[in-house]
Amino acid sequence: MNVANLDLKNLQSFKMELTRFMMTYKFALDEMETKIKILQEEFEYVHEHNPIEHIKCRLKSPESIFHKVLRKNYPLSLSSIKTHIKDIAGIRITCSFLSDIYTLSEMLQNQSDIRVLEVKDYIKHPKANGYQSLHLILELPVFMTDRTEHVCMEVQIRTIAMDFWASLEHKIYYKYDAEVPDHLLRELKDAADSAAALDRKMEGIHHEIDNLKKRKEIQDESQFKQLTIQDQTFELPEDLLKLLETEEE
Ligand code: 0O2
Repeated sequence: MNVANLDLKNLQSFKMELTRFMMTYKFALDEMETKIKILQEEFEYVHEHNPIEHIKCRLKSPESIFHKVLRKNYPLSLSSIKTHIKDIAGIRITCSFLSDIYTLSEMLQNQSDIRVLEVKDYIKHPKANGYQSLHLILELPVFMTDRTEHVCMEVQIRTIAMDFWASLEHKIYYKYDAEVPDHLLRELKDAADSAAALDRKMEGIHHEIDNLKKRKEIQDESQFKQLTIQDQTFELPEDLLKLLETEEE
């Protein structure tokens, strides 16, 4: 297309409108990334493990938005795009363990400025090809210079194993339009099942070690209340411990 043939004034104002439109999604991503980093930091302090391996933010390109609008037969206008295309802003959180996915999802869903529009749980209900992930469609306010925009975004939360499978599956299919032979579809599904089994195994080990850690902490604490002289152990009198508590305050 030759830009010289276009009405430059119209083009310029359209470009400005589109840029402001896309900026709201970029700001929503910035806000969400900050929210997630706050949760990550506090969670790590309280629970002594980091639930997030990595976070990836992406804005859908105007070209992909345009293709999606055409594919889905939506009207071609910015307000129609805002209403119908919920994944212009996307954030993918890769968690360490299965339980971290649901804990993080709950924490986000409970935030008072976030509105939950949709939850798609492809972990409890994997897609036929084996794809697993928890998808949240969330809306949050973005305070602009002259208005407040309520912006939608898609948050995908998955484990490392789910991410490994999805990334490679995407790579394998990328630009492959022909029909995939049945045996390959079955193998991909098998690979997804193995990834899910690995997740369950790691979750189990994580919980057992966590319990051992907690038990050890309790044991360590009880040692403070005991006095061992040679092979004899004496319990410290409760009243004395209470006295120490008040003295410290
Ligand atoms: P990209 O580049 O990741 O953004 P819709 O979003 O309305 O078209 P649907 O089916 O309601 O369709 O959305 P869904 O199921 O929530 O899935 C949307 C996104 O999830 C996809 O975005 C992928 O990122 C991911 N996804 C869903 N299914 C699969 C799958 O089978 N394999 C892989 N690798 N990823 C999947 P986009 O827009 O396709 O791409």
